[in-house]
Amino acid sequence: MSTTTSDLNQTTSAELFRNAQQHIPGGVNSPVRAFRAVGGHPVFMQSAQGAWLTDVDGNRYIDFINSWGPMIMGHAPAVVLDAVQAALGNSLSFGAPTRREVEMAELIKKMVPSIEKVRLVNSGTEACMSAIRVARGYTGRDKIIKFEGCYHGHGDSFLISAGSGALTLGTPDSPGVTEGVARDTITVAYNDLAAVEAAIQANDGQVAALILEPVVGNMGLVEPVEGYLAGLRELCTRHGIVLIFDEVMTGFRLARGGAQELYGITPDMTTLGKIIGGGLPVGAYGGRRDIMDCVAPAGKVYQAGTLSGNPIATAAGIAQLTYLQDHPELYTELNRITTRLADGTRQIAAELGLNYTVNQVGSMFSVFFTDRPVHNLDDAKHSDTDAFGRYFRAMLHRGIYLAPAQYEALFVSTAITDELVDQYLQACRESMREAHNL
Ligand code: KE4
Repeated sequence: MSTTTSDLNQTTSAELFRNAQQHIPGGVNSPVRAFRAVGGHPVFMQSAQGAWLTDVDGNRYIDFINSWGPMIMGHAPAVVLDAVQAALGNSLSFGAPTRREVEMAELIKKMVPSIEKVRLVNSGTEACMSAIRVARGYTGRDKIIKFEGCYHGHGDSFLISAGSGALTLGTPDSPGVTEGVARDTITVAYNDLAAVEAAIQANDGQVAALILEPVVGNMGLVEPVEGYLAGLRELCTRHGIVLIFDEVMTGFRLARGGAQELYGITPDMTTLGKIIGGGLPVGAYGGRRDIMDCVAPAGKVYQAGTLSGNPIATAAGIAQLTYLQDHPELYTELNRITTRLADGTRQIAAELGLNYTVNQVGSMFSVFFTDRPVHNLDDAKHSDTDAFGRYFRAMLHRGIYLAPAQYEALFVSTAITDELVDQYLQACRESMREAHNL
């Protein structure tokens, strides 16, 4: 069912959004949901099943966000719902250790062998904040290196844009983040090993950790150039810097063991989220035993959480992770379907003379509205975000739910069939034409 713009303004979503803005900052509980980058108002969802979302007006959409990654098996997979239903009867939370938390830790270690000890938290942000605190406690050093275009949640240390020069310290990216915090975050361009080496030299002996998305989803999909991850691993080893792979997006998605399995690089620490909770709030950080044994109460680095290891969330997470662990063949099919989506999008853009860049790794992809290759944030920023907004809205009206921002990745689920790929490609062709008046 497609709706015109005027219809949209009379929809329940429009009414709900007007009301929501009276009570919730920007009307949403996470900024990207507000559609600010693509225009129009957000669509309020009512339900979801498999590949399909249904909004409060009964419009249906094929979902290519899947809750920003968690729903890798599509919405409401029986194996997860059954596990949650079974757990509900035993109450919702204890604030005491449970058997399931041990099972979850053992399963995570089995799937991600670089993790020798792991702590569960409630979000990817919490995982990343905690990981850098532990790295600072372990090394006794203050500074961290992060990369332009990589996002690690809303912790103060991460909301830092690059300083004026590659070697200068960061500046706050958000009000409320202090200069003091910014002083300890160095931000350099992604995919530039020399820039990292220079930053380390300029801050010799002061860098506790280097944190990155091993495959970036948060500037749109950008993959590491040949040798980049290995180069970072060598630099961190040489300088005693804790290498942290933020696999909140890529973990359990790009392979059962995430990007570190796909590229064969072993980080010192890993942060996880999204898929790990099966749709419920779970994050995790873990890594080398000698580092993780610094975490209270084993060590002195404090981190805590009322609902960490929650019995319902771990039931959902264990069910989803166990299914992924037991069905490695689903990654082959997921990658085949995603390759059809990415290659088809690239071909349509080329046929229309747009030659847009489509980056794909595994079951993540992005179309950048630029014809230049995209290897870092500067490249990505050459995209025509207005045209992207017109394309997004055209796809939405055709029942295709994409990420409402150019600088985001799409996440494919096992519920996307060849038939749904064909529907996506048909809508893509029409929407590319509409967005460019072709
Ligand atoms: P959460 O705190 O949102 O669970 O995780 C933060 C985070 C950490 N690391 C990476 C690589 C991430 O992608 C994220 C969160 N991703 C965004 C999508 N760009 C979540 C969507 C949102 O912010 O609403």
